[in-house]
Amino acid sequence: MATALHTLAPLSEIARNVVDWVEQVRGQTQPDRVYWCDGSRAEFQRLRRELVSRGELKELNQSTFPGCYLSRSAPSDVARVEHLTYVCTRSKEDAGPNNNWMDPAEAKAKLAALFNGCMRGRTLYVVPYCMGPLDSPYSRCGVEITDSAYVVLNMAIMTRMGRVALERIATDGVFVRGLHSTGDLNPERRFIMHFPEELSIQSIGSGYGGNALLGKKCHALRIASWQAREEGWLAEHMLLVGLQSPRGETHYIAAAFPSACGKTNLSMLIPPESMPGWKISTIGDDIAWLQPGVDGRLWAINPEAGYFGVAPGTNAKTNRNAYETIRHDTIFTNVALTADNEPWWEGREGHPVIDWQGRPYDPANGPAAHPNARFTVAASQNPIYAKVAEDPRGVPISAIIFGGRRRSLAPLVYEARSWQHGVLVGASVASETTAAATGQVGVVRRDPMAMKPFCGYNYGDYWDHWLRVGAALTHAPRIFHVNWFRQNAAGKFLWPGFGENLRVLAWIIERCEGRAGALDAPLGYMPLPGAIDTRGLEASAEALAELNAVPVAGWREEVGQLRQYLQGFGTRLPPALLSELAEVEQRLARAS
Ligand code: OXD
Ligand code: MN
Repeated sequence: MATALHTLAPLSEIARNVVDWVEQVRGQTQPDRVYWCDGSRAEFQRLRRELVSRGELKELNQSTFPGCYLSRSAPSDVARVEHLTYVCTRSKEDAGPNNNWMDPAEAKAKLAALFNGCMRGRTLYVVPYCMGPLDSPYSRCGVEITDSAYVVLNMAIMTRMGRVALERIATDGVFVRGLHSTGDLNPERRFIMHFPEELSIQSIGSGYGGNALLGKKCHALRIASWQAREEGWLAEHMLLVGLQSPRGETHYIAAAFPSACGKTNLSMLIPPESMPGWKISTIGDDIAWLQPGVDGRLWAINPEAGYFGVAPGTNAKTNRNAYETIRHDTIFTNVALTADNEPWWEGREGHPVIDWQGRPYDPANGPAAHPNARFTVAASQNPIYAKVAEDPRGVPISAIIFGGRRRSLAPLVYEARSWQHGVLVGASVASETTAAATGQVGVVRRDPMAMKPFCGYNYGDYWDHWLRVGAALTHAPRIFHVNWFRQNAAGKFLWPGFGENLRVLAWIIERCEGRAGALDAPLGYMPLPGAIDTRGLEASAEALAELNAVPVAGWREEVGQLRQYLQGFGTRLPPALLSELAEVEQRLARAS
């Protein structure tokens, strides 16, 4: 018999529709208990203790990493599973060739067979959450039902969770319904299904972040992108960073990069010593919701309250802010351990003795930490967390940056000629795949706007929506493309990246302020020679020239491939993108 551990009466008064849905799911999944999360600190600590006592969470060295714990997932459940992720719209065309599609009735029948009775012997947790500041008109709420206490702890860090969210739901009336169960963790019985037309998600068979923390990719990107189109805004896979120049002006930049391409690092950037006077603050590291404001500018909020970041590679040199952020009160997932019971990953000082699967470390078994090992931590722990991240109005955006991981072709930076051209620039993003999703790593694939795994509807309609949003802005952000990952023939990175990226951001800001000229080049506007400050940078003049090179033959081929890709969206493709592409092609032809 299910029992509610909290008194349901006051809750039912404020959110009857949530209670009804919970009852329906309880009937289907047959849990032993139902627990309504209130989001309190005491609840968090109690659940954490329970997980430790069941051996599902391991306490780390509490003198050096106070409040830090380790979770080890099933070895076959370590990343997002794009091949098992579906968008189930009534019409297949609405999901588009960019998504796996299943008819909603068929999907629900498949899911019902898996969810029926799946919580027997378990607790059903009701997790009301708000994406974005509780008092922001741009925020949206959801309720995740899950049988995983690990998910509850992560949602408590990543969202505004508990009674406060339920109160907002009672006012909003609308909420996204996310049903999650770890099921039997068998990849054969794993599905992450989205029903954007009814604002619902069903996920079974995985406990991994992007598949199981439904507020993040499933809600804040796939479902929200659909909601955003209906309501006239944008839900994007973008970091948000504030940059105050030595002149004292602050600009907010939104930047889209595919998973594990350095969004967290860029959002927490530390200026190089040769650039004193710059102040950086983080608004968000992964997701931005962008709304046209009444002033004709684009305003953004970070819907999340925490970071679910990639641990490997994080150290005091690459990202000191992240490193300090995760020194306490952090949940680590799939990292290795040192002899002192500290978390360890490739790129951190010290030595691993136990690998991410709990085995004595043996290099023959591969990396000690899983390449997609993660940390979950509250954004408020970041030493440079921006106060404005809590501002219900959000921040006004000066520039949007797109980028991918490209070892060749894409130059360090170029600027789109207009918003419309910028939409093409975003649509042209391609990147080498990373360990954030299962599958081959290092293969270049098209990842428009870094949203390939996250756009909840047909890309053709999505680009059309982008064009409409831009047309409604009187002060649209400028749009740029960057590539930090270009290599020379010997495979050496040409650009140092990390804090040095500020040199490029400084040029971007000068462009936004109308203070920097540019070269009118085939791809767009490029920095004039010497415009990017390279003082104190250990990079040869040849390396810098190679970084900015636009090999015309290679680009003509790239443009041909891009046209073919875009045409795959048929009648849903906005013709404006093809005319922008034709323009780039003509410019390349003239340049050759
Ligand atoms: C993430 C991802 O976890 O993009 O942010 O995979
Ligand atoms: Mn991401």
